[in-house]
Order: sequence, then C-alpha cells, then structure tokens
Amino acid sequence: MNLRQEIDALEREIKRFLDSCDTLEALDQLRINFLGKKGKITLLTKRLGSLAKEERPEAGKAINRLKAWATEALETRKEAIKTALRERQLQKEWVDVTLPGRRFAIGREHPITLVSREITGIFTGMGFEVAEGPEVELDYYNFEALNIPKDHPARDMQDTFYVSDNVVLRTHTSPVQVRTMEKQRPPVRIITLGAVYRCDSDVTHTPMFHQVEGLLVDRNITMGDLKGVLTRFVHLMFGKDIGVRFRPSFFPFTEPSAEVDIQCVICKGKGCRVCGQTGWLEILGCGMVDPAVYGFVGYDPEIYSGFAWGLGVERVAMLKYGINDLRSFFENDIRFLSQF
Ligand code: 2U9
Repeated sequence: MNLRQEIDALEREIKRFLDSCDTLEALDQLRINFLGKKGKITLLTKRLGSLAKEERPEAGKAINRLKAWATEALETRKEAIKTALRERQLQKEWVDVTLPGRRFAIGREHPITLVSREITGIFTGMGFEVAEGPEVELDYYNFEALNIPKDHPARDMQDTFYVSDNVVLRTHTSPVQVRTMEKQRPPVRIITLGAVYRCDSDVTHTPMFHQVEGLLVDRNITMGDLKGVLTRFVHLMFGKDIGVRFRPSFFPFTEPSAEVDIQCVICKGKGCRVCGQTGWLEILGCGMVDPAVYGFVGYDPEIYSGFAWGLGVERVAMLKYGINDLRSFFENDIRFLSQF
C-alpha cells in the first residue's frame, strides 16, 4: 500500500470507530490510538523521510489534512456524546413540577385551648386583663388568704396534692387573684386561666383540669354588675336566647355566693338525661368577694367592693360541643381531637 492509500484507509478506519464510540473514555482511547505520540497518524508523519524528495510536500499536506480532519471529527463526536449523556441524565432526574406538593400532617389545637381562648376573648372584650401565676403555690395564697380556714375539708390530703407542709399544687386559680391584689390597688379587672390540681379521679373528675376565674374590684360594685357581666358572658358563649338563672350558694371566699345555671343546651329546657330532667345545667360559681379576703391584701372593704367567679373549662367545652365523657380530653386520640 502506498502512503496515499494508507491515508485513505486510516480515514475509513477512524470513521468506523467513531460511529461505534459512545463514551468519553472510548473516544479518548481513539484519540490516543490515532493522534497520540505513538498514534497511527503520528507514525505516518515519521515515514515522510523515507519518501522521494519531490513526493514529500504533497504527502505532508495530505497527512496534515487527515490530522486536522481527525481532530475536528473527534471534537464533534465528543460534543455529541456529552449532549447525549446530559440528555440521559435529565431523563433520569426528571421531575414533574406541576405535581401538587405533599401535604404536611399539621396538628390541631386542643378543644380546651379553643374554648379557653374563646372565653378569654369574651372577657378581654369587656375590659378584663389576663393575669398569670404559679401552679406550685403556697398554702397561704391557695387557702389562707382566700378565707379557707385550717380545718376546712378542702385542705384535706384527700382533696389537695401537697408538695410539702405549706406548699401545694394550686386547687384553683384564685391565688393569682390574691397575688395581683397584693401588688395592685383597685380598680382591678382580671381573669386567670390555667391548670389546677385536685386529688380526685373518677368518671366526672380528673386530677388536673382547667379553670377560668375572674375578679373585678372597684368602688360601688354591686351584685347587679356581677349579673350583667356573667349574663353577657353566657349569651356570647352559648347564644343570646339561652335562659340564665342565679341560685344562692356558698363559697368561703365570696358572700353572698351564687351558682349560675343555663337552660339545657340539649333539650332547651324541656328536661332530658343530660340535665337530669331539670331543664338546667350548672355552668359557673360566683359571688361578691368576702370582706375577709380584702383584709389579707390590705384593701378597705368600706371603700371597695367587687365580685368574682370561676368556671371549669372542660365542663364548658363538654356543653358547647356536646361531649359526654370528660376523659376524651386527656386521652390524646387524634380522631377525637381533630374534630374541633
Ligand atoms: C378571690 C376571691 C374570690 C372565685 C370563685 C367560684 C365561685 C366557683 C368553681 C367553678 C367550677 C370551681 O372549676 S370549678 O370546680 N368556682 O364556683 N370561684 S367564686 O372566687 C374568688 C377568687 C379569687 C380573691
């Protein structure tokens, strides 16, 4: 074979290899085999010397053309392989950006939280402020200053969780009211809300439950103010057509005291199992603050008077949502909790 024929043969060989070459590694091997230091084209150049002088320029040009063509053909193929690789990767990593996102399982607020917030909203709307205090409380604030004497049954180990001789888990939120009055002169318009603890556990009692209590002390406050505020609360909470009645009662820290009933939300007053055929449901306790309590916080009962009330949040929630088992609030069953 003369040089001319060899050049043509190399060109055909490179073309053939190029067609079957589909990785960058194979392509590089091809470049080494033909254009490398010991490549076939390079070796061809070295043979120029053995040609007759007049043949060399022509043959040299032909080899250079082959070299230039091969270099460019390899470069073109390289780009084509790169494009194909990129294409394959895009196919593999394809995402449908129009798909709707995955929804997060978001939690719900506990019905006790919802009802607490609703009650708070009603009273803050009437000008009350929220006061807070400790759940681990001194006997003095939980009992003594609320006119609950040493021999009162509420102080019994059966009813109260004792931390030590004079420290208890608060049995109501009333100590927060005492602490507020100690710090602040009248007028006082506050509500307190939070967990309270009683050593009691059966179908209708849990050792921890939630209360909202309120206190208003100023000059010339009467039982009429109490009735107005609490009737408005009931109407906003349960509807303006619901019947309300005040019944005489007794608490150590209020005098006179009353309990407030609303018309049964189930039977609308006709009498049913829920209201024990009476047509009424007890919803909160209240009264005019006992003058003895003012003695503990240094208010003059000749100048100031006021009223206070207390309600159990679980009870309000049960009536509001028609829940008949108190324990549902504490079992953390997502199916129950997500209904509200
Ligand atoms: C001060 C003075 C008086 C708060 C009051 C009640 C009546 C009452 C119960 C409702 C259901 C507790 O959760 S329950 O078991 N509460 O009946 N609470 S008057 O009286 C106060 C509070 C603070 C300084």
